[in-house]
Amino acid sequence: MIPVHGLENAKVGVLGLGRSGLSAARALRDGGAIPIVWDDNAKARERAEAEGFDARDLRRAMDELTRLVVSPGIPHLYPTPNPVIAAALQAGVPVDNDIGLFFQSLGRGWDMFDTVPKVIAITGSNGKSTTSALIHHILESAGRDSQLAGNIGRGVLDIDPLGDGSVVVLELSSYQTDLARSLTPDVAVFTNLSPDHLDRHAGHGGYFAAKRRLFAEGGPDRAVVGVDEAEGQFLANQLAEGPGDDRVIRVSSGTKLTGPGWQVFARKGFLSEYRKGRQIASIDLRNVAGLPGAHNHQNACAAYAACRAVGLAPRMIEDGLHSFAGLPHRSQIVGERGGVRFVNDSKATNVDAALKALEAFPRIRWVCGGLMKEGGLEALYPGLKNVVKAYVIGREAEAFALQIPQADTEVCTTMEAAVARAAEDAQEGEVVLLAPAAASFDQYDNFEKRGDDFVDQVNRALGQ
Ligand code: UMA
Repeated sequence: MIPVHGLENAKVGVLGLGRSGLSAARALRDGGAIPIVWDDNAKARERAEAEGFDARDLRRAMDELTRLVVSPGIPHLYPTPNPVIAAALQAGVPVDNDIGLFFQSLGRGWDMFDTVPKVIAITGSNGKSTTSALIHHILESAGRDSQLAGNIGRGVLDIDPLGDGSVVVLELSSYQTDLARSLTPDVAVFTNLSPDHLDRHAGHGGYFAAKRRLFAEGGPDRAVVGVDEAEGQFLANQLAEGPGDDRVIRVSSGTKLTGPGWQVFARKGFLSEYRKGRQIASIDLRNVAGLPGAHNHQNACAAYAACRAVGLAPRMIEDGLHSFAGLPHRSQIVGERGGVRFVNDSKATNVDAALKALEAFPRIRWVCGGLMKEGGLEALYPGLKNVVKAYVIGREAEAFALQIPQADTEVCTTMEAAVARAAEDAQEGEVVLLAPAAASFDQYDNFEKRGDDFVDQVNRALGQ
């Protein structure tokens, strides 16, 4: 645990007692603050009370509070602020989150270290979990002391105390970057941007502004910025003094970048690093099994650049890329029979992520559908050229199928039927791919449960 500093003896409200909230409450107490906690769910409150926390309605405690710490899943502004947060805004109580508390608490006891710890923070729409896990894996395989936390599933204040020369790799969502009052990573990474969570940010501009805070608020020593969209180009442009400013490492999947600054790009399956107009390194990504497709090559470039920014040599990074097994539910190969591969990309919950998955394989039996997000499926159309047939799941499977009229579709509704039919039809060289392009909540608790069901059904179809 990282004890929270700077709030000793202060009463701090903690709203939401899930992974981030409960670890924040513990870390606040450990650092000498007095947490007052609340969760709209009675069971969550009971769990906190069992640990001795004072649970009460925070709206009535507002005049006691020095700060209010809220969980990322709780709306703080759009579409409407949660009533407790609205009360804090009205009373002028500063609203923060566990990420802000973490950065505020860094640096205590570091005068004993030979090499101070570093924080690498990763944000973006797609690929940030893979990029974060990949950076962590490369660092560990190079013998560096690394911890992985944040949106990837572990509350940041829950990590172990930092050691000499250690690195914290932090995946940050837009919910988290929007609210943290302190955001000071050493290296910040922006993978890419495509529309998501628009209701929570009042549109695409608000979503970009939330992510941009990671770069604008603290001013990292190095910024690794994906420049394949206008927003990334704009961000890199704003952060750099000019094209030769190597505090910004520009990253691309598909475009050759050889300017006077620092660049990493992937083209035709090869990763290249250029600095001051000269090539520094090249890595063949085509046989890196855990990172298939152009979108994963973009993740590889971002991770490579972040690891270079903390001083790793290209050869160490290459070794780490090769030994990376991939993350569950993201381009995860879960079975193979007769030259047919079964790939679980349940994390492709939006159209952009699903398009990237469709572009990674040439002949696809596509398991798709679920709770559709705003904006329709039109952006997926370029990927349909690789789809042999779509097997549509979800409560609104028929409506989903109608939105992809160019594809040969079969309305299956359940995962069981979709996988069984796709496995039956698949020919050698094809891929049965779950990349839903939709949220899972119409049939599952979350995308992980949907992916697990896919794996179960694949095992059943393969007789395992
Ligand atoms: N709650 C209320 N009132 C509300 C809403 C929720 O009291 O109006 C309570 C719930 O009853 C629950 C708690 O708040 O007890 C849940 O808080 P939370 O939804 O923020 O969940 P945590 O368990 O704290 O997990 C959060 C992140 N969740 C979200 O951003 C929604 C996790 O990211 C993250 O891994 C974790 O902190 C540790 O840092 C998950 C996620 O879905 C993976 N992220 C989104 C994404 O990737 O798209 C952004």
